[in-house]
Amino acid sequence: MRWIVWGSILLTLLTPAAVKPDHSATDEYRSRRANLREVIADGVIILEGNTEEAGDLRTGFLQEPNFYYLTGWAEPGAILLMTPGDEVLFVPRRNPEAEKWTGRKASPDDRDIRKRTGFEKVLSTESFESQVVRYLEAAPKVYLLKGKPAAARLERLLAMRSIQDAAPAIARLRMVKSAHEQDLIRRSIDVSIHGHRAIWQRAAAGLYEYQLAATLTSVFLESGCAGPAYAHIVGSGPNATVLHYSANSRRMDSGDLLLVDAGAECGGYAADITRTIPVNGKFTSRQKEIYNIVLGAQSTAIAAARPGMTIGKTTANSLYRVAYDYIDSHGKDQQGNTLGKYFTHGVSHHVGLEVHDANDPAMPLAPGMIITVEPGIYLPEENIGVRIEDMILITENGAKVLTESLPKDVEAIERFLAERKPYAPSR
Ligand SMILES: [Mn+2]
Repeated sequence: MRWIVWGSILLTLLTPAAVKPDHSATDEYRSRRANLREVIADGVIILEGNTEEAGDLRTGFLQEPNFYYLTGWAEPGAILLMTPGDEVLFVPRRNPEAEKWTGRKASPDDRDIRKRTGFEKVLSTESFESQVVRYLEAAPKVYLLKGKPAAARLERLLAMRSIQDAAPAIARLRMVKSAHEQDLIRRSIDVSIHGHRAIWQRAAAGLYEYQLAATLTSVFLESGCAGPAYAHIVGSGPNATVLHYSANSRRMDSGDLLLVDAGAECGGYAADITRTIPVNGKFTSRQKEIYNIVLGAQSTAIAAARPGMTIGKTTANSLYRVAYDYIDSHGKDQQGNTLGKYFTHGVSHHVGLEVHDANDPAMPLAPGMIITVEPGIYLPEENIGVRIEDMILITENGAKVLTESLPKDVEAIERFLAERKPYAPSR
């Protein structure tokens, strides 16, 4: 019962209006655009937001993340045009037929449109083509998001022009999170940790993996978040050894390890956290041995994280290498071989608007970047899969673990599981 009371207090504390797009940061969006215009100073930048598509039925409308990063504008069909000295947002005129399906939208004619968008110039998308021609007179190059569906139409419209990809320059900006972004990510982390704790309360032999997935979704939505930032991975027993297992259909047994990789998306920003716990509350000695090797690899990699390090599998000064070397020099498989070959994925990725966030792999870690550190060992022949994933903020001379309030020592996990009360749904 105690948890239920705590749960509802926590949910109340964690429930500002986070589903709505964030218009409070107009100045920040403006300064992001100014930064990009400074970096790309030799051309016209054109970024198209996503349009409403039939595929939205499954997810609802999702804005293109680079476009959102620069505008904060979450409505469909808009286009951003920037030159070194100017910026225009093109917004579609209202469409009464479409509004019957997906609701009222802004219009370029709205009296408060400049205030709402944070742009001095807001024009109708109908005038986009004629305006582009005018802007191109002064600039030789055009920067687009190459490979996006809208780019093909633009490339035809802009034939004869030198067309460059805008994505790498935007990625380099997106890699360093502002204080405001860090706050949004911390909130996604708080909700995600609450979700992990809620399923630790509940995990037991006889329960199905999807029941724990349901608890995660419930906590995320109850907290005012958009939902999971990616498909919940709730893998027990043999499923813990499948990296992106998401069927979540198995009945858990006593003696299984349970690997849960789940994070909420709140205010547009993702969290990404993995923990591995014993379903019956106690690790076996072999499970504990493998678990502690993964934990040791993770601690060593986190201790090595600082500006100048990298996260690639083959880059110099790589956290991957630190984690791999630890795993490959501790413990053995059943045939007596070292364990490095069972660490079958990368150790880190950036997290932000996207759970695998935009990045330039050539750019080393720098203060303000937020990455995961997530080594794992997967031994299908022993039904043992362990991954431990935390999110860290790179600081001036090291890293801060943002997800540290979720226990990960063997003793702390076993204590939590021993002290929990029988789970009862709160409504
Ligand atoms: Mn991850």
